[in-house]
Amino acid sequence: MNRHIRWTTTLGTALVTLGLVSQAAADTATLRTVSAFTPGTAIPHTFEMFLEEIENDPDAPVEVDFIGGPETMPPFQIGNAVSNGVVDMAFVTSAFYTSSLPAAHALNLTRYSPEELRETGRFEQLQEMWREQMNVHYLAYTNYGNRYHLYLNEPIDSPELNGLRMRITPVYRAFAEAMGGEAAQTPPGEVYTALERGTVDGYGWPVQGIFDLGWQEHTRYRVDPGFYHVEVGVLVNQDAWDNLTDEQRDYLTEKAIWLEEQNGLNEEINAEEERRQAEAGIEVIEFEGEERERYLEMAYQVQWERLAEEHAENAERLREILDSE
Ligand code: 173
Repeated sequence: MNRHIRWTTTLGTALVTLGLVSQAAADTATLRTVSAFTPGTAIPHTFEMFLEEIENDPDAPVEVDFIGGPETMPPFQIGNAVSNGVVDMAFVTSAFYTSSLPAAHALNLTRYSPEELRETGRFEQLQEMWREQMNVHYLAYTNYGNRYHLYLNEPIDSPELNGLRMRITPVYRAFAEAMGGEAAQTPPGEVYTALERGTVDGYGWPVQGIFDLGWQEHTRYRVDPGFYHVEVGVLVNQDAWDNLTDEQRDYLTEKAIWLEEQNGLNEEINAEEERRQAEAGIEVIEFEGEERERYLEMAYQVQWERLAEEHAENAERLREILDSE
């Protein structure tokens, strides 16, 4: 049994003794959980609703022990921690664990919504791959419908970043480099300082969340359109998952589907974030018409190519799952 799951017998025993209930209360599993994103910010917004749902459910057969966000564990190490069972559950984006599962961030390039992935059996294929290669159960796909953008402090009038240094993660590296930019990888927690010191001229980030860490203070432009789909997953250590009862697994899966339904909120949230950015004086550099089409095509094409270079086998397998008819 995973040593981090504590099987706790609830108040039930006492109630049975008192004759208030006729059967022993079921054991509850506690899942020690970390998040790669700062609690209370935009990106983990629906995940925190999911945690609250479970916490407020008096009949929940599982408990979540939320340890904290990136202050408790560096975001690029969280994949490893959930693989190894150092934690039982993690809220983390695939771009942060490519060393555990190469090309995992192909998830951003999906042609299908999480709902469609589930309906067509593709979700199970992803789960199989994540289990085989990373020893985790891929429980839920959040942030679908949120989009990535480039933000700049220098104006551009075409999709070229020549001479510009961009803060990136594996999500944006291929695209930024294809446009002639120089790429510098940092976790989110280092973006503010990089902008303040001027060590980068821009950064990649979703449309949601730039106010959370104060980046609007050092952001002049957002480039439109947004590209890809943001993906942040809920991963459960496979041994922890296997040690749950059927009832506990079904419960979490049901809540995961509920969590994915909350992706429907993104359209409205995106519009509100765009409004706030405009209000904060962030100007939009927008590619339109054919240039827009070329920009988006290039985003997908260069990323699929990069993934194939990095790990041909995984890239091919993921392309079949996420991008085939
Ligand atoms: O920019 C990032 O740090 C990144 O890759 C990401 C991924 C998902 C949500 C937010 C940011």
